[in-house]
Amino acid sequence: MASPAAVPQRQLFIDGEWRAPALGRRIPVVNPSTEAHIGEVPAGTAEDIDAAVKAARAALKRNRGRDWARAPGAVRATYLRAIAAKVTERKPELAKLEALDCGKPYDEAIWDMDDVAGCFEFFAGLAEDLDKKQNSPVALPENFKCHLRREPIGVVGLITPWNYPLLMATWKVAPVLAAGCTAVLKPSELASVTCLELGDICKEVGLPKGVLNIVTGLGPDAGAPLAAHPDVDKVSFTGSSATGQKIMTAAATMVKPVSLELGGKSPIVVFDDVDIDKAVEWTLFGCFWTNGQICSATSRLLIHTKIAKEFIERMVAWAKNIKVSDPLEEGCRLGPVVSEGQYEKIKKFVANAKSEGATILTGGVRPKHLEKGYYIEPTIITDVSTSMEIWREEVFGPVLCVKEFSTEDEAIELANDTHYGLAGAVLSADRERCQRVAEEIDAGAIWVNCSQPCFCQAPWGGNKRSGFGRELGEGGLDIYLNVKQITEYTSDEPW
Ligand code: TXE
Repeated sequence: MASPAAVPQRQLFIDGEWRAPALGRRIPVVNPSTEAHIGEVPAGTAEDIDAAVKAARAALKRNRGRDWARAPGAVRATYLRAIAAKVTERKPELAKLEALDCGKPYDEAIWDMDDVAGCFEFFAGLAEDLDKKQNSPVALPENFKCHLRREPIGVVGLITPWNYPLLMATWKVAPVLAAGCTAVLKPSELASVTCLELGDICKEVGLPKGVLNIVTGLGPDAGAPLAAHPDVDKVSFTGSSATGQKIMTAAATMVKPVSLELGGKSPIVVFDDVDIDKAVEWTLFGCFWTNGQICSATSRLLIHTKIAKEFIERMVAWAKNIKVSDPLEEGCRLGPVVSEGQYEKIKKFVANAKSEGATILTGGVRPKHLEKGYYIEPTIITDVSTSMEIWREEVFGPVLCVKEFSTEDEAIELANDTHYGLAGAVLSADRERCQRVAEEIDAGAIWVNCSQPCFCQAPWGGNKRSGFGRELGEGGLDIYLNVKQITEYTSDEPW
């Protein structure tokens, strides 16, 4: 490495200690806004995963105290709250690392860190509530007494993506720890830096060793052995549908439960009674936030034909004014996409759309003022047909495609014309209509008169090929718990 690393140089976090990867390999960390090599993260492999799973298993149920699974939820909550406090204390530093590692605008990375801390706090509360729910009685016929125990599912494998590196890891780590499970986290090789810092925070707050282990590495080398490990009791994954299928296949051979949060191609339906400026702002935010790399991006705009011309004109003008810059520059609204691979993939999507007959109204190219970095201008595409790739496939970049509709029924049909079902949005002054459309769209989350706000208090997950299982919300804990009934025969008489 030519210059000193701009990101902390860490090892794998296993059994509460920093350990060099078994094969001694490392993965370069590339700053997507400069293309510069700014550090390295360890490249873990099957041997490291095995060590991490062993540490997680040992931490789950120790014989001599310090037992994570059997500790009261209130005790686990103190660790979660301590982690939340450290994240808040280190917020500017963590947000800067996130911006350097994945290209996210600094201001957005700050929001992420607030959400990380909030999520640990929220699940700390649920860990305390869990104590109150233990031993809840079930009414049975005479001579029988029954009560329920909610027990941690065991060792959980967590495989996470790069678009919200620390936040997506937190959506899994916080409920897993609150439930009394232990975990091995495998972050994305494209952005692992802040997840390793979470290891440092766990050390600082004295989280018992082995409760959370972090093994960075490539998907096939570290993710696949984690998903297939016979001593992992559950796998929770967020990422592409293709990798989700592989994980489900590996888990199926051992009848291991999985939660999958996969991609999306979500619609935003805009009716003709909206305030156009406000609707334009939500539409662009809903697609271009996080540089367009959001699983729930509302990347298919359905616009009522009556206002389409004016709406599109204002939207294009607005998109041209979005500040595209280094994510650390003040006022940045769109940074680079995460990697050269994603950059090339997005450009190919745009080129294919053009060759299939669509019109690129704006964007699709690197901004002229930026010579380096994986930047793509905000892109708006019209003349799209429902058979085109750009309409059907997840781009995962700042690319919005537009279609017009004339009736509510037509809008609903177009909105549901996808094999994904993660999210959707409807914008209209008529709240009853919004409610009707929200009920008809087949997706796990619908926004009314907004797009993207997401809160850890409400459940999150998709329908159809966007996956299954719901993270967050009160039920976000249940996906890491097994319910056990304990039934007693209380009579001395034979049954
Ligand atoms: O995803 P992968 P990639 C979509 C988005 C994007 C595309 C590709 O469309 O363009 O996926 O991104 C690990 N066994 N989303 O290639 O491969 C990998 O190391 C076990 C949507 O980054 O799914 C990483 O930790 N694990 C999405 C994680 O899977 C494996 C967010 C996600 O990477 C593995 C990210 C294997 N065989 C991408 N191969 C969303 N839903 O938010 C890879 N991994």
